[in-house]
Amino acid sequence: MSSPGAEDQRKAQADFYAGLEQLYLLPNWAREAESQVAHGPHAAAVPWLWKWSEVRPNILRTVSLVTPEDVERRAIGLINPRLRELGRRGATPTLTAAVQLIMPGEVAVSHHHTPAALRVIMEGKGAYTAVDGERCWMEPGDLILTPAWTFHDHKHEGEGPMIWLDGLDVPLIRSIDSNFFERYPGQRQQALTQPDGASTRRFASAGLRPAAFKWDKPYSPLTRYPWERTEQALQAMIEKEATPFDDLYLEYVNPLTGAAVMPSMGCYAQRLRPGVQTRSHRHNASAVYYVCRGSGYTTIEGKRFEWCQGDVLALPGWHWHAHANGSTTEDAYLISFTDEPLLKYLGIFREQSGE
Ligand code: GTQ
Ligand code: FE2
Repeated sequence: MSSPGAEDQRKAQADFYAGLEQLYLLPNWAREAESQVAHGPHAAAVPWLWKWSEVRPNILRTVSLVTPEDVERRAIGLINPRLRELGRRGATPTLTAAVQLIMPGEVAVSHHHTPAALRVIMEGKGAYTAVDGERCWMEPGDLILTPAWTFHDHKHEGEGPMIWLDGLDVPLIRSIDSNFFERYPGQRQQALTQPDGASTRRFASAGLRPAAFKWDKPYSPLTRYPWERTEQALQAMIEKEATPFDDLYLEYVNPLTGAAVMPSMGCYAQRLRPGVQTRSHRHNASAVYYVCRGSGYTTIEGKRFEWCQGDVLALPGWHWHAHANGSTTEDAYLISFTDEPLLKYLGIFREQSGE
């Protein structure tokens, strides 16, 4: 039993809080901190694996249900279960992942928005994404950037379904209330002002830049990173220089500065050699991995996520993780995107290595 004095004290506090609430005031100590409620400070999202064997039939099913005309983009979001519980969306607290499909002859109309986006091509050929006046033809494993506020449209001129993974910083941009969107004026597709694949041609070789090329934007001037080049670069890497946590690990960068491809999102490609098991580490950046080729597993906080080609894995920040190639004969290739550049810009990126 509490003393009458304690009871009076509690009543006085409750009256005080009720009075403050009328004035839109809240004592900090009386706030139920989100992080203290249920899950701890780094658990707004859970690790999650979306299997290609489950996603693919469902994205194909959308062909008979909606057109890009109806819905702007025929894309299905990969929603983190914990974020959904909290009434939010996204694959991680800052990153959206979605699988998008266009069919032969279809156009996804030109628009731009403040969220930055990237595409990793999953399946098909003969379609392109136009970005900033340049057509980028899409082939499996390519990375294509559509940085914040660049006009982009998609068109399929080939055969069969064309499917890719979209990565966007939508949850971040929403959280700062800066989501702006506009259609391209007057036409469904933007004007093509550059030769096909112009940016890929400009930066055909690492270490060589067109001497007179001027660029003052905050994102990479290279729009399409073809898989062929990425794979060659991963193959050419010096095995002794493998990293402990990611094995043979390349960052996609701005070829002029070496900086991350966009201010809010960075991208990596990695080759896990046959039988490799990496050491464990954790960082506060969150990431989304796409399994480009091969099979293996990623252990996150002691739980094993078995992946194979086409699967997508969400890694929340500050979760211990290590990768393993399950094959003793074939390489495994992962492409990932992360909010690491944002955290580095804020000066709060941190990482820890395991035993
Ligand atoms: O292809 O332009 O998954 O604007 C979400 C928003 C894709 C796109 C998404 C978009 C796009
Ligand atoms: Fe878009």
